[in-house]
Amino acid sequence: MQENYLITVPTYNEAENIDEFLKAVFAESPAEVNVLVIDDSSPDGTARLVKKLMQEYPSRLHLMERPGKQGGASAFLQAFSWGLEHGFDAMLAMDADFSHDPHHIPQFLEAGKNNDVVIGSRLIPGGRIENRSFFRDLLSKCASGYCRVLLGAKIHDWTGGYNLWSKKALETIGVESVVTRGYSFQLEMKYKALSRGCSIVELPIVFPERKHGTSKMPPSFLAKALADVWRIRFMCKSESLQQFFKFAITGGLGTITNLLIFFLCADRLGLPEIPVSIGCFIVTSVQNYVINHKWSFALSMNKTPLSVKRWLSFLCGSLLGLAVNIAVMQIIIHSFVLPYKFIAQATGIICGMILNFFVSKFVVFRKKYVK
Ligand SMILES: Nc1nc2c(ncn2[C@@H]2O[C@H](COP(=O)(O)OP(=O)(O)O)[C@@H](O)[C@H]2O)c(=O)[nH]1
Ligand SMILES: [Mg+2]
Repeated sequence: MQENYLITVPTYNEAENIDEFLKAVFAESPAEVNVLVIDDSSPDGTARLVKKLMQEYPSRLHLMERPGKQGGASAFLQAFSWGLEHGFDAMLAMDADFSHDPHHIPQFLEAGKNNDVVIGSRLIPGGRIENRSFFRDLLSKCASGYCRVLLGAKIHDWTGGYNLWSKKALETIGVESVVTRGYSFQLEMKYKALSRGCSIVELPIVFPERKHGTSKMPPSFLAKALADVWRIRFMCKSESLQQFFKFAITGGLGTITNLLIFFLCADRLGLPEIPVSIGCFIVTSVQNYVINHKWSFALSMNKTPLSVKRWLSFLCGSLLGLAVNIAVMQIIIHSFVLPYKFIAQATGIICGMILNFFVSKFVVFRKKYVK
């Protein structure tokens, strides 16, 4: 249950909008919601207007002033860090130009109670873009289609910026580790949240073009974002590869532990092999679970505590891996003439381990599991 919300609003030359916009935001928000404006010393005096309004909402409206124009993405990231430091449970990112309609705020807060990320979507039934030229509309639809093909079809609106991020999602993504800027930063945040197992829901929004003033995003930013899609994809894919290597090392350590205990109990103490072997399997499984939780899948586990329930599901995954291992080994032994049977066993181990890795990544250590 999330209660402590922060609405983050970056501004650069929004004097024509900011007063009316903030009043509309407060009118739509429950009393406990705070707002942080991040202004980059707008020459049109946006910050001055915000300061004036702070007298009307003394403990709820905050202003962060930065010395020069540093871009909207960097403003959002700094606002998220500020929100995490100040103990907020979730942050709703909004532009100040009324293209992010404050009427949707209650819907975002409601959806945020059960989800790590709520994406304001213009591209699902009920959502739409208003007053946008045919060309710009077509361009953003094509861009989203391209992102859906390359980053995943689960999210329809990849480029939109009206989104709610829970503390859990922001910690999973790692605000300080977001490297792209411009529109790409939306893609990177969403892709990281998605690939690290955050629960995501899309909320249909009506998106009118800005009320006053002009866009500060040149069209070249969109082109840059489309090129960045590859970089973002690769960044997260290499993460999976790293996870796989850590998972394999953990498995190797587990095997050493297994053999050591087996040697001590069966060879030195003379205990019967079958119960010793089962005991070794259970001890190794606990060791593997703890190392995978704290190391291989630390990114998606974040601060989630170790749990018996999760260990049991990990154990089931290991048994499934073992079954595949035996099946593959048997099939190979019965289908080919091999100089050594261990070749079949080695192939079986690899197949079992790959299956076990996917079960671990997408079931056992998936963040959603604890919800
Ligand atoms: N703090 C800060 N805010 C910015 C900057 N550039 C744009 N913004 C704000 O970010 C939001 C979105 O910018 P906008 O120009 O409307 O981009 P568009 O909606 O993609 O065309 C608006 O609230 C802008 O005032 C910047 O350099 N610094
Ligand atoms: Mg805008």
